[in-house]
Amino acid sequence: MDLGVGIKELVMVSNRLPVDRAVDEDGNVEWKTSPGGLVTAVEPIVQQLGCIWVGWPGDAGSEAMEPFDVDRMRLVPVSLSTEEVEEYYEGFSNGTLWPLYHDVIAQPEYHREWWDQYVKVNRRFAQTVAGQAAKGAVVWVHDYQLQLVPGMLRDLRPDLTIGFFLHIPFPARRLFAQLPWRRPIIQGILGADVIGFQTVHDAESFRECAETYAGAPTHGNLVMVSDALDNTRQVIAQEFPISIDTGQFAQMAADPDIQRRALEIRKEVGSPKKLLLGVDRLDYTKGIRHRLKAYGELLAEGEIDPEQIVLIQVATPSRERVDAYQLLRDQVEVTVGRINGDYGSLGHTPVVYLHQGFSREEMVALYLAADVAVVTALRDGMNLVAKEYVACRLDETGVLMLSEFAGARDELDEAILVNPHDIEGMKAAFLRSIHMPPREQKRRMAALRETVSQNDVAHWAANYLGSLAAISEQRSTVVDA
Ligand code: GDG
Repeated sequence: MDLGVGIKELVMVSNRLPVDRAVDEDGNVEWKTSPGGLVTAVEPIVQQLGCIWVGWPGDAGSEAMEPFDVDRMRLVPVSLSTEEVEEYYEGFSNGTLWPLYHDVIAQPEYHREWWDQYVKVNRRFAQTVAGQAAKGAVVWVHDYQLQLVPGMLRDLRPDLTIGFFLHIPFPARRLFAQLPWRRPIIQGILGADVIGFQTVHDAESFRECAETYAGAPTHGNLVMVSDALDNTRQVIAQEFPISIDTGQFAQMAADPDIQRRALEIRKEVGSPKKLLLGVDRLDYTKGIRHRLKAYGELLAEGEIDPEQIVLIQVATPSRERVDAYQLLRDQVEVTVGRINGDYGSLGHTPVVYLHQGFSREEMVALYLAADVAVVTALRDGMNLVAKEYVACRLDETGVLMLSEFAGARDELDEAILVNPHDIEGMKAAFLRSIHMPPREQKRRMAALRETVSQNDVAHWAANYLGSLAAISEQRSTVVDA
């Protein structure tokens, strides 16, 4: 990937550092790269460029930690107190912004104390970056937890080139309007030079909000931002759909050990004729309940034979201290228990439910084992699982069932599209996917694979960082002149 001469130094900023702390039997501390959307996406870029990464190490109330190195990354920890984790992270980020940005699927809570902590923690992040970044560095701030950082950072360090990427959807203006702090949030994001969204629609919604709440006129993808002295800056606000390291998934899918494991998985779940797979963080946006409802009805109606068909549902533990997530877990587990109680037998479990995290190898084995991947999100920024499944289907078999409300829908036309709110439509899509003739599978999967291989994560990063590099280069030319 050629990023030109524009980038002198790259600083990544995200709520969590991309590593987890592990202590071995002898008490030695080791840091391991952690799984998850963002890390999965940017790992290849970092391997190539190296970078500074500013983020929270993940344990509340711990003492301030010194920066440390892992692989090609210099990790700079930002400490959070227990109260800050509760109010900035679990509260404002996951109890206010997350539901609001996902179309109010759950009721957002608006608390002034949560907002105060959000401002305070965002300021700490901005100050940490300001203290670490070299002159003229490119800073890439990630996601909804840190929307005030671009603005704060621009005030502290006008020499930096700043990018902001939102991994989750940006809501329609009429929903965003609910947020009591809508103006400072928009102004904070507008501190960036390049603002990236997952879809065209998200970018449009943001630009409308920029006009309404920051009085910033727009021209196409540009937002004109004026400061107190009436100097105007052009900010790019457009879609940069994220993707995966397609080559790495394909390579793993070709590994004979992983292929053997895929066969083993099918045996372990009773050698069904068709194996269906859902992989999601256990989150109410992912539509797991809707999926199970449709699936349960098909079993009840005898449309699905539990001796022939198995659904594996991986539900990776997530945000377990937030009330809505505890409630969801209970609901999902009651439903799975009912389905298995009603339709299972000694040798057959219709829904194999796994509330666990797995290695990437095991994930690829699951993708290889599955005849149908089921993505039924009620709202999702992109959904990388959909792309990972496609990347692993080297032999062009398999069916992707994909929600119309996932960002991935904009690219993956040849999936079987579903509206997860339409239970009858979902049932029909399940049956269509299960019974799809091999020739149709091949035609669809070949087209899907073509899309995912062309637009991989390197392409995403090159586009995004390319835009930032161009601005950074322009700026240094002006300064040098
Ligand atoms: C956010 C946005 C957007 C899951 N369980 C395990 C595991 N995973 C990996 C998957 C995939 C990633 O985590 C999940 O990514 P998604 O895109 O599906 O969803 P979010 O976590 O909600 O991510 C989303 C994304 O950011 C990127 O911008 O697409 O819309 O919500 O890569 O494979 N990986 C391993 N073990 C697991 O148990 N190793």
